[in-house]
Amino acid sequence: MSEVVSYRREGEIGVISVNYPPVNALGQGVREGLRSCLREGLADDQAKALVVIGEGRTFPAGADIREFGKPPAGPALPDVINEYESSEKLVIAAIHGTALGGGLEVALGCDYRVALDSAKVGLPEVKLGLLPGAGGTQRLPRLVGAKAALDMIVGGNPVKAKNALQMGIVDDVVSGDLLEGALTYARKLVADNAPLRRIRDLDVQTEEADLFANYEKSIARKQRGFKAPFHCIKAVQAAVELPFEEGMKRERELFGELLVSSESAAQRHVFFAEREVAKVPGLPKDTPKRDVNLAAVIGAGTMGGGIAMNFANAGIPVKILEVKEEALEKGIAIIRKNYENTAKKGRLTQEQVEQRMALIQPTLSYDDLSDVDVVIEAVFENMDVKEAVFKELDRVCKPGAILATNTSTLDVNRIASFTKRPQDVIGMHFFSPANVMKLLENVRGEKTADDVIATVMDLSRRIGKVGVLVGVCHGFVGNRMLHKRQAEAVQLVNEGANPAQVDKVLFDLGFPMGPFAMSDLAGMDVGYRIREELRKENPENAPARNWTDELVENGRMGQKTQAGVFDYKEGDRTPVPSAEVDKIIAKFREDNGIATREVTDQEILERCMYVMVNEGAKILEEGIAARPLDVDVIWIYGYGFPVYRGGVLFWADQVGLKTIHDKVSQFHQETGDDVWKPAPLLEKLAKEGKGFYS
Ligand code: 3H9
Repeated sequence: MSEVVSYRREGEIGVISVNYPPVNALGQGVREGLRSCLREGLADDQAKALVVIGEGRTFPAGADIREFGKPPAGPALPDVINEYESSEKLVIAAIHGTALGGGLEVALGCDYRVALDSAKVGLPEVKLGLLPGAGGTQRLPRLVGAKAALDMIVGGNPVKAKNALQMGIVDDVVSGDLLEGALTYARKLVADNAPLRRIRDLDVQTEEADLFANYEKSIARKQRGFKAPFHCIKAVQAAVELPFEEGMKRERELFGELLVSSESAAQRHVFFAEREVAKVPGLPKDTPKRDVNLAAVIGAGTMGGGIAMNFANAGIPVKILEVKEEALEKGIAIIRKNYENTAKKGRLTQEQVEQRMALIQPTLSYDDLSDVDVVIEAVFENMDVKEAVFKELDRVCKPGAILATNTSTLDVNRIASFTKRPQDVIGMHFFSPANVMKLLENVRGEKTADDVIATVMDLSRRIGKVGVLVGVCHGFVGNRMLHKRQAEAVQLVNEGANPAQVDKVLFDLGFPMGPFAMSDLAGMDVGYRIREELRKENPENAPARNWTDELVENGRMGQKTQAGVFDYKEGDRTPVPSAEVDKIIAKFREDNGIATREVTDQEILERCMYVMVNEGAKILEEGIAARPLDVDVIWIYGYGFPVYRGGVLFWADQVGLKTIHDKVSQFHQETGDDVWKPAPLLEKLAKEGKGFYS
């Protein structure tokens, strides 16, 4: 008898109850228990119908992902579900929380489904690089039609109980006590002599001709590189074209292919890594947190406005400060425009727009910030400006307020030293556009207090971000690695590659865009200004002039001037190779006596990627990132590294650290450049035949 699933009777209804915290995942014990309790219920003469329910926070939220990759242990979920569907007694699923993946598949094996009004149901396997492998691709289309099933299975997003009722996925929605509601429903079915209702016996609705081919075309661009969405389509197609049993067989084959795919391994890695980053090594789980009910942002520019929107979206009132009235009004108008655009797309109602705008309180006076719990500075990236801001914040903010800087490159310890409370100062580095990008690099200063770190990590989640804690260094984790890649990309062009070729290699690896399209998007003048600043401050160690400096000096700033490394047509973000840029590059090479050669795609890949892996290893050694998974999550959520490759360091493990180390050493010998000096950690792991994760 399984301990995680139990059977009892409530009057004439048998109740099968799953109790396997935290999410009642369908691990081996649960599968075993579901089967034995079903058999017990069927053998119980006094039970006229059976109800399956989850204890705690949810109906089963899917198969136990931790079991994937281990040797299979019976009973298999499809077999268990088959037994439920074949039951001679009515079985009713009682759903609360999130009935996801295998959980919903269990519910689809029941005759009827009752859901709590707050419940959600879905088949999110695609997000793990999988497909519903316990009949979901065969049963859901029979219930809701092929098109609606494709939307749910390929999209992977859950639907709310009310919508599930309209779609026919659930038969009743109740509020209050779910078990009571489900028992009442079951008793009524018994009283009405309701028939068994096996989904496998239903016909599939076939809709538009060419549905599957068209569907594949419609997702091709967005799902580039992913395998699972396309397998999902094939499985649903099998539901339409094949008898149930054969469709199940086809689903099984396709599921098996995905289960052993590198894409799914990477996506599952990301699932756990994303949750793991919230657990900071050395920071006890019960570290107290400060209350955050009122926030403030300094600066109403693009960044400040975007940051403020995150708080308003999460229902947290936020003050936004500018020194000049005109800039403040402009910033607020842009925020409103952003919300209205979202409303136009149907993703917000006008009422929600007004509610969010009402949470954003503009101010011109620092004295208005005396009551805020957290303030995030998002002003110009210049130490003198930051100093003035933090001195003001130190003067006006109440004791215990968290003072955060959104700096992307400056020294957080120095910024903290401008205040008399460095323990309350932390970096919160948002990525542009701040209201969209999910990453938040939280930068711990030397003196940042533990409760400030715990509060900011928690706040990250509250405002919908994935917060990763990092240490202080130039560029922190993400930009430090990015800058190395960018320098390499520029150098590759010096040597004979052309910008479009470099971009294509990284695009083909799965990045949403290449390094040069990215710098055009961000604005080439930003990097230029930083380089010029360094050249003034420290001419000996400053970066040498390169051809991108010439572009900026020729007015080519990127997309905003419709000319950067590439040309852009008005209203079109597609990068077009530029003859003018080719000339500037050729002249730069000539002026600097650089002889060109043919640069292969393989060399571009190795130099742009291995330089980041080497830097990532240095970042780990220095403790700037605590674990490889922190680096990987940063690259996925901050820079669009393809999820199906699991992050830069996960990818490196697949390539093999010895291969990478040997190349890094070779480049070091050839160039003498310090950037290629193999990180001792990389050297050690390569020698031991290990990876970052093994
Ligand atoms: C599937 O079902 C395949 C079948 O079709 C075919 C089989 C043959 N397994 O996210 P949270 C852990 S594939 C194992 O922080 P929330 C999670 O790691 C599966 N563990 O909570 C975390 O652990 P820890 C399809 C799981 O409230 C803890 O639970 N299902 C699983 O923000 C709490 O999670 C899915 O893809 C699991 N299935 O969100 C659903 N799920 O505390 C995946 C969670 O040690 N899960 N954990 O860090 C989710 O989307 C969210 O976890 C959920 C709760 C919405 C349920």
